[in-house]
Amino acid sequence: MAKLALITGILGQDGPYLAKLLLQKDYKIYGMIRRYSNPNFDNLDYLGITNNIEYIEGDLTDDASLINIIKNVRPQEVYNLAAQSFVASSWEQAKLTAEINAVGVLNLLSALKLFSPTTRFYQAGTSEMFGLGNTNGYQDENTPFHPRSPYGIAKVYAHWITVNFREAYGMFTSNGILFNHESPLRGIQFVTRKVSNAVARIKLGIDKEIRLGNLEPKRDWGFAGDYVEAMYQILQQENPDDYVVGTGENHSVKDFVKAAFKAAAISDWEKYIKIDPRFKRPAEVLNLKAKSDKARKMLGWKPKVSFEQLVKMMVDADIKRYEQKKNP
Ligand code: NAP
Ligand code: F7E
Repeated sequence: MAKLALITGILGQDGPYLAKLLLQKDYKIYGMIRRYSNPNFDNLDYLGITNNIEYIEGDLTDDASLINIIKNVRPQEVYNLAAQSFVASSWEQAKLTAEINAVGVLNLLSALKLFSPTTRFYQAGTSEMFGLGNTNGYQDENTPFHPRSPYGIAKVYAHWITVNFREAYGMFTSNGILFNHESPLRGIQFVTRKVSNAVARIKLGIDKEIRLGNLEPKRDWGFAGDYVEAMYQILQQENPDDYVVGTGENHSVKDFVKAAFKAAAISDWEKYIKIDPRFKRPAEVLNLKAKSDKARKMLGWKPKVSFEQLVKMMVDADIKRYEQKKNP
C-alpha cells in the first residue's frame, strides 16, 4: 500500500520539489490549496507533476477545513509548508502572518491530535527565528532565538507549539530549521530570484537596472531540491526531533548579485544596481550561517549543489524562460 502524505503549501517553491521526491518513493500525495479564482500551478507544471497529485481545498486559518481534510485523508505524514513566507510583507500584514504562520500551525496540530494522532508531522521552521541570535558566528540547535520580524516571531510560536505537542501528547512532531533555499521556482519577490530574473532581462536587453535594498546581509543559500530530502528524512527517524539544515557557507546579497552577472557573462555589474530604500527592512538580519552537524550525522544529509551552481542554475532558467516566450 502506498504511503499517504499531505503537503500544505503545494503550489509554492518547496511543495513541488517535495512532492516530486515523495512521488519517486511511491507515495500518494494530497496537496492542500487555498480557494483562489485562478490558482497557479506553474511550479508543479515546471516539474511535470501537476496531474500526479490529488488536490484538496483548505486554509490554515480555517480549522474546520483542516479537520475535514485530516478526517478524510488520515495521512501517515503531514508536511506543513504553507505560510505567508515573505519577510518584508510580514511588517505590512503582521496579523495575517501570525494567523497563518503561528495559529495556523496550532489549528493543524489540533486537527491531528483529535483525528489522526499517530500521523508524523513536519513543521517548516526557519533560520529567521534566530535573527540576531548566534553562537560564534553560526547557528545550531542550541542557539537562542532572537527573531527580527513578525514572520520570524510567528515561526517561533510554530516551533514551540510543535515541540509542545510532542512533549505534551507524545505525538511525532518535528521541526526542520531550514536556512534560505532557492531554485528556479523561487517566488519573484525574494532577492535571489529577483536578481536572477533581472539579470536575465538585462542580458536580453529588456531592462537596464535592478533596484535593491541592503546589499550587506549574509545568507546561507542552498538549493531547495536538496532541502526537501532533509524534510523527508526528518519524518523517517525513529524519534521526533528538531534539526538545523543549511550549507554552512554564507554570502552577502552583493556576492549573489556579482555571481549572477558573472553567470550571464556580463561585466561591470555595479552600473546596473540602484539602491532603493523601499526595499530596506525596519529591522534586518545580517548574518545567518548554519552549523548542521546534527542533520549531517543523524539524517545523513548534505547539500549537493554549490552556491555558484545554484546562482547559475537560476540565471540560466530565467534566460531560458524569456527566450521560450520570444519563440513560443
Ligand atoms: P512559498 O513559495 O511562499 O509557498 C508557501 C505556500 O503556502 C504557498 O503555496 C501559499 O499558497 C501557501 N499558503 C499561504 N498561506 C496559506 C494559508 N492560509 N493556507 C494554506 N496555504 C497557504 O514558500 P516556500 O519557499 O516554498 O517555503 C515553504 C515553507 O518553508 C514556508 O513555511 C516557509 O516559511 C518555510 N521556509 C522557507 C525557507 C526558504 O528559504 N524557502 C526557509 C525556511 C523556511 P498560495 O500559492 O495560494 O499563495
Ligand atoms: O531577503 C535583502 C533582504 O527576501 C534576503 C524566506 O524564504 O528565507 C527567506 O527570507 C536578504 C534580506 O529572504 C532586497 O533585506 C536586499 O536581508 O530573499 P529575501 P529572507 O528575508 O532571508 C528565510 C529563511 C525564510 O524563512 C523566509 O520565508 O536580501 N535584500 N535587497 C532584499 N530582499 C528582497 N526580497 N528584495 C530586495 O530588493
